[in-house]
Amino acid sequence: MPLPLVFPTVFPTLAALGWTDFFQEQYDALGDESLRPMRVAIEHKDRFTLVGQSQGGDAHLTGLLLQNANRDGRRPAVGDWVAQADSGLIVHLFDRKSAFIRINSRGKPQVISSNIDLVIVLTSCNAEFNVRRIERYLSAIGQSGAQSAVVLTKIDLCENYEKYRDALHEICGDTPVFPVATPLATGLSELQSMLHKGRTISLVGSSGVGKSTLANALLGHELFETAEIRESDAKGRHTTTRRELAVLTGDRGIIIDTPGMRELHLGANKEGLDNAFADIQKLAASCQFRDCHHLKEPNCAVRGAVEEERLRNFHALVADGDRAKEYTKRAGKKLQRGSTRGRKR
Ligand SMILES: Nc1nc2c(ncn2[C@@H]2O[C@H](COP(=O)(O)OP(=O)(O)OP(=O)(O)O)[C@@H](O)[C@H]2O)c(=O)[nH]1
Ligand SMILES: [Mg+2]
Ligand SMILES: [Zn+2]
Repeated sequence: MPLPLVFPTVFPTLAALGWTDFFQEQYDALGDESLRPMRVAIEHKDRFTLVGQSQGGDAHLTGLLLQNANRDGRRPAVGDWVAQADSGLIVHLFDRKSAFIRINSRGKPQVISSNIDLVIVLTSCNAEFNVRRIERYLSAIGQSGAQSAVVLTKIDLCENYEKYRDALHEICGDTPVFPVATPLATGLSELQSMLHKGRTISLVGSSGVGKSTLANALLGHELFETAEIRESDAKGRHTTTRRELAVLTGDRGIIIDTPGMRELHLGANKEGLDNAFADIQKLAASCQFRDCHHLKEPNCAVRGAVEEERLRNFHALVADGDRAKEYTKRAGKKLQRGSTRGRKR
């Protein structure tokens, strides 16, 4: 239904939604100007909520795309660019430039957010805090093709938040760390400076760390539901139940809120490990053996120089990666590529 003219609605430009030459070239190759490029804001069971230059709304996949999705998981995810036909159907899924992928509880790769530029992992100054978990997140982000940042929330509830911040600095390498107290707007201006036109930011982390609270603060209104955590153990209530993309006003980019993750499984690859363990990578240059695993080899420059727990986590992620290698090679890559076929209606 067309909107009444008394309520003029300004739709963002494609560039403000994150559209780049990478997607334009794919669009041109389709050779059909009647197709509308749209971005997936919400993924429902049977349909997708789209945003774009024109009125969005919900759309279904063509039979062929549905077949692809069922056969090998090439299904649009939040953040994906798709082409919508005049019929309203989604007829094409564009290749991804990046994707944050985790292995779900059934052992299958699942795209948490697609075409992201920055993934921010949130953690709180309370019982939730665990540097080993952050290392796992940083490995996953390193594999996604996006940049990483860490936000330390709830510094207002903590006597000595510097202790948490310093522990993060020790493991974060070049990844920036932003301490915040979101309800007081403390630290938010530093985060605002990370936002810009067309840039897509995804928020990830455990339930209750304040992802939706931060998303709302950046948006400037309460779009996402939030809820208090359990006092006894600082556990969140899994308030957010779906991944959702929202466009920030004033050409400040795009934000994707996600549900709290219980566990993060991933097949760590080299990019991921380099992102999370740059110190180990650097030290390894001085190991006697070029292919040193930093386990029992003589003259290892890493063992002894890197904290034991950190090195153990590194080894666990390497083992995880070896196990999942075949899987990510086939499924992960395919997920990252999205679909380039099937624009028949
Ligand atoms: N004092 C304080 N409270 C915060 C801060 N950030 C978030 N909270 C509170 O923490 C609780 C949980 O916040 P949510 O934003 O719902 O957490 P979430 O990460 O989205 O959780 P899920 O949706 O379950 O994954 C809410 O009561 C927030 O008000 C902060 O920096 N300081
Ligand atoms: Mg939430
Ligand atoms: Zn070594």
